Formats: sequence, C-alpha cells, structure tokens
Amino acid sequence: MAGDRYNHAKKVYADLGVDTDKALETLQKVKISMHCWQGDDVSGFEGAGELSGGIAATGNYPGKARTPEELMSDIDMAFSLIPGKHKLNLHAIYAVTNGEKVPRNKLQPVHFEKWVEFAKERGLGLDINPTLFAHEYASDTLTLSHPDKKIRDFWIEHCKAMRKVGEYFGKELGQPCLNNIWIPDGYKETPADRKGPRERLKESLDEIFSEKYSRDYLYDSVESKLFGIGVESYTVGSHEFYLSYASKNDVLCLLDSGHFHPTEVISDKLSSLLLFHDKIALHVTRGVRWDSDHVVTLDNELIEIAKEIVANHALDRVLIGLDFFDASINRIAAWVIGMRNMQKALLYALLMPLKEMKLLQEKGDFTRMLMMNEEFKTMPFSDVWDRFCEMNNVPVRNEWYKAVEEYEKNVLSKRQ
Ligand code: RNT
Ligand code: ZN
Repeated sequence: MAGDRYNHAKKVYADLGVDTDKALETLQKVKISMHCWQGDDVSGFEGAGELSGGIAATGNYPGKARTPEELMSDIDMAFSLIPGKHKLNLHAIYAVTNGEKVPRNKLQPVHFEKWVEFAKERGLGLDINPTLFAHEYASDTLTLSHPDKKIRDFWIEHCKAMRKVGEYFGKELGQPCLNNIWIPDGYKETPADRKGPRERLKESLDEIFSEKYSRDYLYDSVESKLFGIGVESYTVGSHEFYLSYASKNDVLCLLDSGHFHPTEVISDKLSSLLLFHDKIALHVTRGVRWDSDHVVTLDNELIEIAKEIVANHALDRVLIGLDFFDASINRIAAWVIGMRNMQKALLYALLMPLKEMKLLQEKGDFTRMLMMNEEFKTMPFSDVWDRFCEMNNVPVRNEWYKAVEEYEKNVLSKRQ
C-alpha cells in the first residue's frame, strides 16, 4: 500500500519533470549537525554553573540528561527515529573529564575521547563549539572583547584549545569538524564606544586563527547575533562585523536564523553569501519574539532556506546545524521534530521543479510561477517523505512518538 502511494507520487512528480528517486538519493547524503545541548538545556558537565550570556532555556520538563551516559543514551534514542546518518554538535562544556576539574583553557582532545568513541561506533561526524558563557570570566557578558587582557587571553586560549579538539575529531572520524565561535559580548545600555570592543574582538580572533589547520579536518566559523537578554543595546559580534571578518579571513560566516530582526530572514542572504564564500554554516532555529531558540517547525522560512540551498546546488557548501533548546517539552521529541522537519524541508525543495520555475521568472510569467508554487503545496509530498522513512527503517509519520513515550516511561521518568 505504501509502495502504491509512492509510485503514484512518483508519477505526479515525473509529470513535472522531477525524479523522486533521485531526490531521495540526494537527501540520503545530507548530514545535519544535531546539537547535543537540547538534551540538557545547555547545562554541560562542569557542574554547578548557571546558563548566562543572554540565552535561556525555559521550562521544567522532567528527565533531562545529567551525565554523559544519560545524554548519550538520549541522543541514541533520538537518532533511532531520525532517517539517515548525521553529525553531532558538541560544546566545550560537554567534555568528559571523569570528575576532574579542567579549566576551559586547558581542555585537550583526551577530554573528548568518549565522544569520539561514541561517534565512531555509530558512524557519526562531530562538530565543536568553544563555550564562552556560563563561567566566572564571562559574568559581565564580555569575553574576547573584554577590556582586561587577562580575561581576553583566557578565552583566546580556550578557543585555541577547542580548535585542536576539532582537528582531532576530523582526523579520528575522517570528516571535517566545524568549530563555531559564538560570544555573548555586548552591553545593556548604549555604549560610549562601539569601536573599541570590536577592535579587541578582531585582535582576539586574529590570534585564535593564527594557527593554520588543514581543511581536511577543521573548518572555523563565526556566529553573529542581534541582541541577547541583558545585552539589548549593543552586540560586539554583529552581522556586519562577522560578515566582514569572514570575507577577509579564511573562516566561515555562520548565520543563525534566530539572530536577526523579526521580519529579516536568512533565506534571502544565502544566495549573496554563496557568491562570495566557498562555504557557509547555519544554525537553523526558530525565533519567537525575544527568544531565538524555539524548536524548528516546518514553516515557510524553513522551506525557503531549504529551497535556496537546493536551488543554488549548495548542499555541499552549506553546513547545516540546528540550534534550539526547549526545556518545556520532552527533549528527545524536540530533537526528532527539529531534525525531521529540516529533512522534510530539504525534500520538499528537492521535489520542486526549480529549473522550470526559474525559466518562468526569466520569461516574466509570474502568474504561472505563483500558480506552480501554490499548487505544489498540496502535491503528494508526504508519500515521498514516508518512503524516505521506510528506506531508513525509522517509523513513519507520528508513529515515532510511541517510542519516545515508552522511553519517557521507562527511562526519563526515573531520573529524579
Ligand atoms: C546563542 C547562539 C549560540 C548558542 C549555542 C549554545 O544565541 O545561538 O549558537 O545557542 O552555542
Ligand atoms: Zn546559534
């Protein structure tokens, strides 16, 4: 029956000149970097410390992971419900130090051996982020741009240490690791000097990136932001700052879809960046009012992002990662919903007759273009998506939620 539905859909799309088998084959190769921090509300394993830096995970849903073992088990659960092979995105605070207190500027590859083992056993790739928040040296929301050189140096050393860890991931796993730098630096009030902190940030970054690594193992990216809670008036690492920095230096610009003005969208930025940058990186998330980190839903902007990547033949040039943290719902479900939605959006785009629609635009036939765009929305996309899930031996449609309910009953609810 499912096969019949797929064969019917295949015909419908073939009439538009689209090959569904080919779309599935392409989607199969796309790796999405799943952020580990949805599993524990960005707590990490350093103990004590509260989240800071203008980001917040709100909610109190029971069952959050408290140890590396619990987090790994939850990640396994999530990946068992997500079609395909992907990457796992780690933060420095997820180092596994077996009770030893290791200062962040002294972290080494050995502290991430457990994760490499985990990734190897499952055929996953790994990405990394230095953690420049939730720390006494970040308590005044200044890190790499801090006026105090001692504090800047600490964070420079930390970022350098994590690049080494990233290289190690790349070498061990045989696929490049993305090391992404995001800093919370900014001011609550209008600053008297906007340039000074940016000058210091620029110098810090130059120092961090002074060591060269092979692109076979490591890519670096810098992530901009508009504002954070408590730092509403000024953000040192703004979009213009990092876009310029990335253009002049051998690093990638990372766009977080929740880090722009509410009506500003990153889908419109991709084609411009792709003209000038070899590769770009994304944090796909959903901004809602002040929050930049709601679970990714299958909304118009997600589809538009996917369309831009596909239409520009840039699936190997755009490094897709997710970034949200919702503590008010089942955390594993949050991962699965976000990951599956990203894949659905990509499949939706892969099934569009984009070449033909581009021709309509060039001919100025906007009526037909609009008609196609709208009729496409009710084509049997879901039958192709179900096929993808079946091919990958993961539950179709809402069926996956049963496994999450079971896991919640048997595992999560026992974590007190
Ligand atoms: C914060 C940035 C950043 C973080 C993660 C935890 O606004 O989006 O990417 O969410 O590094
Ligand atoms: Zn982000």
